[in-house]
Order: sequence, then C-alpha cells, then structure tokens
Amino acid sequence: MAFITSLISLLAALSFFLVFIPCNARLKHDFYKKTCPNVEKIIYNVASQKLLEAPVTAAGALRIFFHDCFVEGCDASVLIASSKTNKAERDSEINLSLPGDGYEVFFRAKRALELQCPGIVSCADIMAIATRDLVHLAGGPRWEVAKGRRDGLISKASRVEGNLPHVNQTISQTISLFKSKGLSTLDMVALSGGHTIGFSHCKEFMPRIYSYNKTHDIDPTMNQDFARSLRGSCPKSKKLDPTVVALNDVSTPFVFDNFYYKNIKKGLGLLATDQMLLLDSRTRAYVKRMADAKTAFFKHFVVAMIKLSNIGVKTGKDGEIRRDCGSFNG
Ligand code: HEM
Ligand SMILES: *[C@@H]1O[C@H](CO)[C@@H](O)[C@H](O)[C@H]1NC(C)=O
Ligand SMILES: *[C@@H]1O[C@H](CO)[C@@H](O)[C@H](O)[C@H]1NC(C)=O
Ligand SMILES: CC(=O)N[C@H]1CO[C@H](CO)[C@@H](O)[C@@H]1O
Repeated sequence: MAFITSLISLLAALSFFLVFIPCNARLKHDFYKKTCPNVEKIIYNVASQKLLEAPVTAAGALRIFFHDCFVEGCDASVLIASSKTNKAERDSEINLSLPGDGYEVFFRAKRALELQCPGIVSCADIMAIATRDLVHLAGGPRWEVAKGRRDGLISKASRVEGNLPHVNQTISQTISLFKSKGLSTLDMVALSGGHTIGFSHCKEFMPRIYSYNKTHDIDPTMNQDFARSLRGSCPKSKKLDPTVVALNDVSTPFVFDNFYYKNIKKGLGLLATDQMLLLDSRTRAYVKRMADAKTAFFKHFVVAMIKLSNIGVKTGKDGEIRRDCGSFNG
C-alpha cells in the first residue's frame, strides 16, 4: 500500500515536471560535459564583468534574446551582421533600438570560449546561458539551461515583421502572437515582466501622453502625474531627440523584481501594451498575482523562459557552430 502511494506520488511529481518544465528532448543539460566542461563558468565570468561595466547590459541582452527566439527560433540569427547582399535581422527597423551592450556581451563570451574550446559552443547556447546569468545577476531567478542549440543559417530583416510585438497592437493580437510561438497567455504575462528592467524610447509611448484620443490627450488609464513627468523627458515642441529614453520600471529600474506588475496596478505602466494587461479580463488576475508575490512571478517567469529558449531550436546536423557570432561560417 505504502509502495502504491509512493508510486502514485512519484507519478504525480513526474507529471508535474512534464507539465510545468517543458524540456526540449533534443537539448541536454550536460551537452558540453566532455567538450567544454567550463562553458557555464566562462560565460558567467564574462556576463558578470560586463554587467559591472554597463548595468544596461542585462536588459539589452534579455530583449535581444527574446527577439532572436521569436524570429527563426533561438538560433542566434539576430547576431548576424548585414552584408552587401543581405540585410540581416538586426537591421530591421524594430531592431534598431537594440542596445550595443547587449550584443557585446554575447560576442565577448564567444571570444572567451573560442580560446578554451574552439568551435564547440554555439552562439545560440551562449545567448541562452548569458541571458539567464544576467537576469539572475540583476536580482532575478536562476534556472538550468539545457544546451545543444545550433546556430541558424538564415537572418533576414524581411522576416522580422509580424514575428515581434508592437506597442500599438491589441491584447488579442499579443496573445495570438505568443500562442503562435507555443506560449500561453500566462507565459506572455510572465515574460512581459522582463520590462522590470531597461528603457524605452520616447516614440514608443508619446501617443499615450500627448494624443491619446479626441477627448483625452493623456491616456486616462495612466497615472496623470507620471504622464506629465514623461512629458518633461520627451518634450513635444522641439524636434524629438531619438536618443532620449524613459525607464521601463520607474520604481526599481535596474532590479529584476515584480515592481513591473505593482506599477501597472498604479497606472505606472510605460507602454500601452503593459497597461493593457491590467485592463483585460484574460490577463488581469495574472498581473495581480504577480504583483502580490515575487515568488509567483519568478516561478512563472522561469517556466516561460525555458519555453522561450526552446522555440525553433536547431539540433543535430541542422545549422552550424559559428566561429564568429556575427557572421556565418560559409
Ligand atoms: C508583450 C509584448 C511586448 C512588447 C509590445 C514590447 C515592446 C517593447 C518596446 C517598445 C521596448 C522599448 C524599445 C526601445 O525603445 O528601445 C521594449 C523594451 C524591452 N523589452 Fe519588450 N516588449 C514586449 C515583450 C517583451 C518580452 C517578452 C521581453 C523578454 C522576456 C521583453 C524584454 C524587454 C526588455 C528587457 C526591454 C528593455 C531593453 C533595453 O533597455 O534596452 N519585452 N519592449
Ligand atoms: C503607434 O500609433 C501611433 C498613432 O497611430 C503612431 O503615431 C506611432 O508611430 C505608432 N507607434 C509605433 C511604435 O508604431
Ligand atoms: C477617449 O478614451 C476615453 C477612455 O478610454 C473614453 O472614455 C472616451 O470616450 C474616448 N474618446 C473618444 C472620442 O474616443
Ligand atoms: C542601437 C544599436 O546598437 N543598434 C544596432 C542594430 O544593428 C546595427 C547593424 O548591425 C548596429 O550597427 C547597431 O549598433
């Protein structure tokens, strides 16, 4: 009897993992055990050093990783530089705001790895591991990264449009975009918590603070003092300075915590798509739960990040192991 009970609880535990920790069967936690045993340590050292030099690195890297996975899958296609004959992913209009420090941490980790295990570790795995480390170093949760991704052979600016979210889209459009990548509404809300760090350029929220609609110049769902302070940073009169940015999380801008959700509850969400999460009945309860408990946010964020890191991965004989993350081997 005791045996059966423990068998049942074992099965229950197993199904818990099967359901909640979607592990890509083709990726392995010990993939580099023989070929590059120090891979995690080498990447961690580069990531922590880079974060000391430039605290913005964590946000930049996280956003670049997200964009990589949503376009062609997590295959480092976003790192490829354009050539005379190919306008690459990172030069699509939507990617132009991706910050240099985010790219630099991945390139630097690759150079460090090439000294110790040349030709072994893919740029796609480097991105998954370094992003995990940076989120953790910024105060966020840590998770194990399964490895064995290979680097993609396609990177085209023309394939970005439609695969990445826009601030102007409706919540239904956001939900279906994430769904098309295998991510649930809960995953979407948890991943949006990535906006607990980093910046947005004025043009991304200007309509909310100047020209919301015919009767309201400021979005009424926005805290009005917050909107007025944003007007100070992003004045309308002068020619818009394209380099000016605002904090995604006004409360704790560099800490990976659950203040993103707490802010939304107070009308302090910066982007229209952030604030909408509280307004829609499909997402409101998730926002409240994550605002109330950092542990709930971290738990769902980890589950969703693991799913994100598995999107469209190339393994086995697909793709290649790039020598330089910025260009194809060929
Ligand atoms: C749900 C739909 C989403 C929309 C509409 C959206 C939109 C944006 C926009 C417009 C910016 C500002 C870019 C700039 O002006 O430089 C931004 C920044 C950022 N996003 Fe998102 N995003 C979404 C989801 C995500 C997800 C899922 C993640 C990662 C898990 C993420 C991570 C980030 C980070 C870290 C930044 C700050 C980047 C920096 O400081 O350089 N976003 N996002
Ligand atoms: C969002 O829509 C507004 C108004 O239609 C437009 O002015 C703005 O450029 C759009 N913003 C983005 C980031 O597409
Ligand atoms: C502007 O938005 C507010 C709040 O959503 C709404 O009550 C109002 O009817 C809108 N005005 C117009 C002209 O659409
Ligand atoms: C802001 C930023 O760093 N954008 C990058 C986008 O991609 C181009 C081309 O690769 C880079 O030169 C930019 O630095």
